[in-house]
Amino acid sequence: MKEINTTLPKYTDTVIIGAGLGGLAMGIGLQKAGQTDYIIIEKSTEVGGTWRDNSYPGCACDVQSHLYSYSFTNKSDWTKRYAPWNEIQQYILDTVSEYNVRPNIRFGLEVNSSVFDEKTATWTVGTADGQTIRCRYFVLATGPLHVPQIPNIPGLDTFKGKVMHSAQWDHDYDLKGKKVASIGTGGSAIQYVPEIAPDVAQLDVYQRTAAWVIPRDERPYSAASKWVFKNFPSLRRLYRSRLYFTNEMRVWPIFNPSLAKGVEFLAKRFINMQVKDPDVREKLTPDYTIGCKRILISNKWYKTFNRKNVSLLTDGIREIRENSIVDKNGVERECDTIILGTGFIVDPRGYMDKFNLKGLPGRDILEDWKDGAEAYLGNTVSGYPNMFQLVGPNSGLGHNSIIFMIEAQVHYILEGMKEAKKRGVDYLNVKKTAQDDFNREIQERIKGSVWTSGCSSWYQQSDGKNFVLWPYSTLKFWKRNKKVITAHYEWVKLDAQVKQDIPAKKTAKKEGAVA
Ligand code: N01
Repeated sequence: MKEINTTLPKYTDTVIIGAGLGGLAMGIGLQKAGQTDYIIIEKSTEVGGTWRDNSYPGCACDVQSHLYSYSFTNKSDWTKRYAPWNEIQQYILDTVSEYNVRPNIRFGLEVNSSVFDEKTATWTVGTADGQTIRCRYFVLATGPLHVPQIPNIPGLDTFKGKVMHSAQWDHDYDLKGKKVASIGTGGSAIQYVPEIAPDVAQLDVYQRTAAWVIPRDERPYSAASKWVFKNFPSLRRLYRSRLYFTNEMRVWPIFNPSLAKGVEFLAKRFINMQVKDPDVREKLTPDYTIGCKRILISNKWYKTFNRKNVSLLTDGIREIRENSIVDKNGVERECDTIILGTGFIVDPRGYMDKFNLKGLPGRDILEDWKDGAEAYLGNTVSGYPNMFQLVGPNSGLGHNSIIFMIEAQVHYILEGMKEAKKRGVDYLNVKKTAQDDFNREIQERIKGSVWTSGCSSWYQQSDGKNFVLWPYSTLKFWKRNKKVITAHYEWVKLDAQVKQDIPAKKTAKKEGAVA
């Protein structure tokens, strides 16, 4: 078994939570800026986040791999346009080795508290096993799609067969010949359903809301293409830029629902061409404007419903019994396996509900976010000095590579740290007025977009407010993250006497690092 380091040093300059694509980008960014004194705390025993957890059959990224990768790496040999999960995970592992990040990671530790001490301007981060580490900067890089949402369906806990969530796939469990019920028709289900359908005896797909699914421009890269990408890096970069701008064009229909109608027309033709049975076709056709929920891509999803052993069930689930599911019309269907493609708890008030996060005196994140999670540029939260977030509120995306956003945020965070150093201050704290103005602007912009056209999606909290998405082009996000507007922050210098309380710095690598 691979040796992992689970011991935290007493102090480090920056603590990052999460060793997924975000946390690793932050660590590498710090290293590149000459700051090696950081620790990444990871709850699992390996890096990778989403791409470590999601390994279900057919799991692949729906953003092209030459774009869904860090700008500072130069992988030229992606096998296909949309790499499968294991190729992405290998890429992450290779990047970790290339930048030698592993010595700075502590594995198997779940962070359950982080409390700011105003007197010393330090955070004390605590883990479930009782360890603590103090730090100056604290970066939340947990990502919003990591805690599986288990649906609250009566009787689920009484089911005698196998139950698994798409993000917790049991590869030792053989689906061959099984009667399977799959719940949910989001990004994960549309990938695994077509893959398992040929193996199982019967597949009942329970759909609550139909998803818009458009064709996937899938193809493998030839040896010649890989050779060109390897030997002419500027052509690879040009190709990456082309992918970026092609995806970016998808932002227009978001703010022009009339344009979305044109895309919808083509998507309906796709359904009509792929699905033979007119009843099934109708059930698979969404009744909301395309783009309101995330648009999915697959060449296999619709065709799967032409199979004799696959049924699309849209009457809703009343209850689950020991060996069956009963729909809302009272029809009972036997099954021995239930797969939950029911998504994740995306609202940080849900996935951070046991996280004790306290900022300046009297500030508690769950209290501050009681009406909804808000931040400034998705990066900083007023009252939580020297705390940063990656893919925080309203910095998520549905149309382009999230790694682009992450890299913009990492740059911003490093700029903030640089500015604090230049000013000789101990902490920066975004002003509440700047945060409020920002959120007003964002919510105003979201009005009239396709996201508010009448569907319900995981982009929204229960009262309908969209707390997930960045409502402009990603280029605009990049521009706004280029420089810290210093007037939007308080820059606070501590009394020198108190500062002496800060422990002497020790570099992460010296503290029990695993080579
Ligand atoms: O989850 P989802 P996902 N009873 O939330 C249904 C990313 N991703 O894991 O629409 C019955 O999208 C729910 O129904 P409804 C991507 O960003 C990326 O599939 O709420 N049904 C829905 O159909 C994606 O958006 C890649 O009515 C219930 C489904 O379950 C995100 O991950 C690949 C239910 C959940 O869909 C999440 O995708 C895969 C209930 N009680 C995923 N509760 C890439 O390639 C929920 N549902 C990058």
